[in-house]
Amino acid sequence: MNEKGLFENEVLSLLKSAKQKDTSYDKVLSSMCTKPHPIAVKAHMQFIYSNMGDSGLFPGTKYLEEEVIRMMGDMLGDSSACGYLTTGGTEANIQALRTARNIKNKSNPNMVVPASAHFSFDKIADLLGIELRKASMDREFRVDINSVGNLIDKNTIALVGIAGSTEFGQIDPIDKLAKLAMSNDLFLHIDAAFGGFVIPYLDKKYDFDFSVNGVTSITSDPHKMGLSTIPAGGLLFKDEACLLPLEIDTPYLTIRKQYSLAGTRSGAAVAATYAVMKHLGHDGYRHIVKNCIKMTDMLVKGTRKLGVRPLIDPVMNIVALDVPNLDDVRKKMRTKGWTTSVTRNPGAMRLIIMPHLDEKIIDLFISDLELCL
Ligand code: 0PR
Repeated sequence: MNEKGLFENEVLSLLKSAKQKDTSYDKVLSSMCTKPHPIAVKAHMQFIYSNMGDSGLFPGTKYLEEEVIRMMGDMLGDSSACGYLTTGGTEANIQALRTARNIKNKSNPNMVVPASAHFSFDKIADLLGIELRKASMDREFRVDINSVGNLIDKNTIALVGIAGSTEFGQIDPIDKLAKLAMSNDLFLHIDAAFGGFVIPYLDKKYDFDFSVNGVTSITSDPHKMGLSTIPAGGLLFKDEACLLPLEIDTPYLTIRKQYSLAGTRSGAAVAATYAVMKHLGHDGYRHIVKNCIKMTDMLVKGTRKLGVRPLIDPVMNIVALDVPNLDDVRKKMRTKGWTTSVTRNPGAMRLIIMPHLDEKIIDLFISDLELCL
């Protein structure tokens, strides 16, 4: 670090040159995050020093968090659900499984997740000492329920279902998982980190949330399709008793107990989430999802004309395209400024159609893809 401080304009110019190296979202089709809604940015700045880790100092922000959890519960089939805003899907998944492990209290615990599960579950296995059992998928990339059943044994503590899988945007058969979970007395955690703000607003109805008997917890992230600022993940439990194993005494704070994994925690992201949810309402989110689905349909229609098919008909705004010479085509698309991603098995071009895109950019993507093929 320099001995003497720099002038503000010098620092700002350093920031500017760093920012110029960052990718603007204009041609990014690989990200589950997007530009936050302007009202979220305003709220974020207004609450920039609120710390939810010592929420007794910030009862106003704490109230906003309670309201967010109530609104998210309403979105996810139970407005009396409880929980808190995490740093993201990873923390929410960790905490859900931590509760399950501590309540079940087995000596060699294991969890059964779909092979499509996000890599946060590999972190969980390592951190929490829970053996990770990966169930195979059916042809449509949903978890195979027989495979899940075969992996359950006396040391299983939890099943995990994905509602909006990272690679394919697919929704597991949550109702069938719930039956299995209930008949084996297991936790059922739903990872809807991406899908939580999408699935309720799709034309087709899916049973994926607390309305399904047997679902014990849900991850749903406002900093993805919720259009909030980072860091805003969400963890909801059906039963308040699920928060108890996460509680820790905090004798010298203004609150007596804390159940988050993070200590100091952004109140700014809480206020941002409250602001954008209040401002958009169900109608606003429905409109955003509708627009993303319209662009997704356009994209698939356009690429089909080029002879490039999706591996499955998209369920939401995530597409896995079966592009020939994938690596080569992606490299060429990169030189034209496009950021795309890949699926693992089978390898395909993975595209996420976020609200920062528009129909013109989708048209441009299709014509550039045609050139690169
Ligand atoms: N669960 C699911 C289903 C996810 O897709 C993700 C993240 C998580 C959990 C973990 O969430 P956090 O990253 O908030 O902890 N899925 C994306 C991924 O890892 C996140 C992402 C976001 C990736 C923006 C790229 C990017 O530019 O692929």
